[in-house]
Amino acid sequence: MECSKLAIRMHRIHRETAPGEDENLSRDPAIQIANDLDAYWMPFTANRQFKNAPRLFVKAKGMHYFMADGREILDGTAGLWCVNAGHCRDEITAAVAAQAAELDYATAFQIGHPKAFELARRLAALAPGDLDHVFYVNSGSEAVETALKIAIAYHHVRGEPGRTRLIGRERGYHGVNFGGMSVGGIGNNRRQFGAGLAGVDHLPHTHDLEHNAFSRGQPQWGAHLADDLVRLIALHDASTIAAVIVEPMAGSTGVLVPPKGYLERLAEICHAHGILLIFDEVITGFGRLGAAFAAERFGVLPDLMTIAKGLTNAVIPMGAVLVREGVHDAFMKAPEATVELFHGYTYSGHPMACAAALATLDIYDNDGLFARAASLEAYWEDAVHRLDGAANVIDVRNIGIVAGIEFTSRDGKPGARAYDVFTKCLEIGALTRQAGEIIALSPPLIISEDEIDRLVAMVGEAIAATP
Ligand code: PXG
Repeated sequence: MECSKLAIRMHRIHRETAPGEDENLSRDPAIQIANDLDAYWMPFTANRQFKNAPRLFVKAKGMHYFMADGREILDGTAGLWCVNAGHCRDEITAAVAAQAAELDYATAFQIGHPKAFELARRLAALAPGDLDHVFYVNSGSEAVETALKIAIAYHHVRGEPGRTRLIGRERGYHGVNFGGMSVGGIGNNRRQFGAGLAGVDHLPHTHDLEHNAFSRGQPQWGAHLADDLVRLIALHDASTIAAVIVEPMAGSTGVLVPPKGYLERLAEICHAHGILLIFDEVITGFGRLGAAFAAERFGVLPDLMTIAKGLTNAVIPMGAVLVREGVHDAFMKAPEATVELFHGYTYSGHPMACAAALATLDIYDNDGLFARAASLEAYWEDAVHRLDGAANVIDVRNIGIVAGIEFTSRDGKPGARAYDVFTKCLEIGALTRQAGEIIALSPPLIISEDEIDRLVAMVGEAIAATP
């Protein structure tokens, strides 16, 4: 059976027989499968389905992954929207190795280390407007929790402690912790976990195939959906609302591009009512939309911005919240010896993450990767829209170096068709990401035109082979 062969292979690659261990026993396939696959409870994965037909990456370089059976896979998703500069970049590897040997760890509480300050300055310079202050965390989910807490605490230090309500959006994804889950709007990510935070409401999402199917770039239709915030303000009163959080382009739910004028309108309403606007740029940051951040691309400045993923090219986990001057300064008015924010993590600003991030920012700079993404966008758009007429495809949408391809569902089996396209792509040689009945594409920004053609051709072939 395929599963046991792969398990044995993996076992041989990764696990020498320990001294004194019974060799015959360790070669028993049943034991090896249990050892190698069972113990690991995989995230966001159908564990039993996976373990019956495992897929294992063992190596990566540039635009490619390599599977346990030696096959080369074109990375159509930059890992999970995060390896923006391509895999195993020597400059980052070297920076991380040098940092591990020099200063492996430093507490972030009451003591600092130079690279944390250097990186904060670099990020402040890269971010638009006066998003000049940086709070470090270890993931996108922690960035979201932190941003929500800063927003509520901001109103507290300003003397409006009643502003605690948080507004998210249907189909939004803001990580998996309690705050992010609560403001998030993907049913599957919420329904097993109880009521979530109190005092949360949601805007409507912006996806409507009747009006915006097969859009190229920002859809013309849908700016008016931001006006729903006015309804929520009338309902709850602005004096109870701390913040609105949205992904400028919703990624995980399957690529929802903001309609023209939508984000502008949302920002206008927030600012008119003293509500902080948080952009969750965990996916859209670091060149994905052809600019450093989506805020820059769309010309809309949020009060807080969450980042992660591409910050370190995903080599070391790291996230951050970027904070505007006025929000930060509100905390700095208490006596000097005051701890302004009772919040932080053991690994906030970890030296190895800082080293990885600094090396990553150098690559983005030296290789001009954000501008490269912008200049590739038209080619990318034309390429992905070759799939417009493919079987069962009801939408293709794109922006930056991102695309979503949506399918009709089989009767009573939502998501099954896209899952089959995903597995077929992998068989053919391309990594894609399935979200419900959608396939999302978001390759590393180093992708060539030829590789774009190959990626789209493989997805097209997989769609054609999927009933
Ligand atoms: N915010 C956004 C907008 C994200 O996309 C997170 C927060 C959470 O980040 P962490 O680092 O805690 O995972 C994300 C994460 C997918 C997929 O299939 C996307 C994410 C995570 C897992 C799967 O598109 N994005």
